[in-house]
Amino acid sequence: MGVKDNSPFPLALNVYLWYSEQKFTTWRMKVTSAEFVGSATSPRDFPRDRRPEIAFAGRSNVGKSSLLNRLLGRRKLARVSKTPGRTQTINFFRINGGAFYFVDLPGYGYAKVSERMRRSWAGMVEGYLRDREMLRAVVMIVDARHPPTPLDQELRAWLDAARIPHLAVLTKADKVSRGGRRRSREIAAAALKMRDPEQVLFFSAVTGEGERELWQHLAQYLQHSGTLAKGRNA
Ligand SMILES: Nc1nc2c(ncn2[C@@H]2O[C@H](COP(=O)(O)OP(=O)(O)O)[C@@H](O)[C@H]2O)c(=O)[nH]1
Ligand SMILES: [Mg+2]
Repeated sequence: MGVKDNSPFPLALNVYLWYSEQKFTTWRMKVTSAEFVGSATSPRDFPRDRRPEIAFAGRSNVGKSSLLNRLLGRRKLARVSKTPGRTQTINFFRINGGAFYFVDLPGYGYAKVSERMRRSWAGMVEGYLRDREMLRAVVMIVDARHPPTPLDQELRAWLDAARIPHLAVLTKADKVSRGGRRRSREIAAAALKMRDPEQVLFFSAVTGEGERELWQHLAQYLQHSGTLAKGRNA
């Protein structure tokens, strides 16, 4: 009810503490709920409640599941796999009671996949990216330790041509020295033809580095379509 007047600190100090909290703590979107709602291999199985979506793409084993778990503050929601290449479905996660969805696209570039499976992957994912009306942005995940692969480059060119908003995230950043960061970012930006190296973010599922910055970008993409804190029963 109104102003909290039982604080032991004078008003100015409270304002300062609030300010420093905003500024210095690891900020993350308040994720009140996150649930796996299903795997899809065709548009028939996609959610129909018309909520905005952010999709995550990257080669197998790049750290996509770990990134999702970190962002959502859930340790095992998206499975972290020791056997890459197995998930060949589009997985939907419903966040904050349906305020928005995270969409885990199947990892690409897994060597042991047959040509036929590769084509079916491309067909399914391209179909999703091309036709999904509620798609707001794609997060392209790349390994910070290695230059982007030809498939990463292909995806980036494709998203650019399709005018789908996207950004590149270099994950496993905890494995790159502070000194190696600049070079790693420049190499990725050049290979992906990102105009500005600042469009390339670092991330680590281990340390949480980059989490706040990535959420800020995602919030901007999602904001185009209304509130992020929709009630559970909506
Ligand atoms: N050091 C480090 N290892 C990571 C990070 N993210 C994922 N990994 C590891 O990379 C492997 C693949 O991760 P996973 O999330 O299953 O990748 P996915 O196949 O892209 O979903 C696992 O052994 C993870 O523990 C990270 O940020 N830092
Ligand atoms: Mg995975």
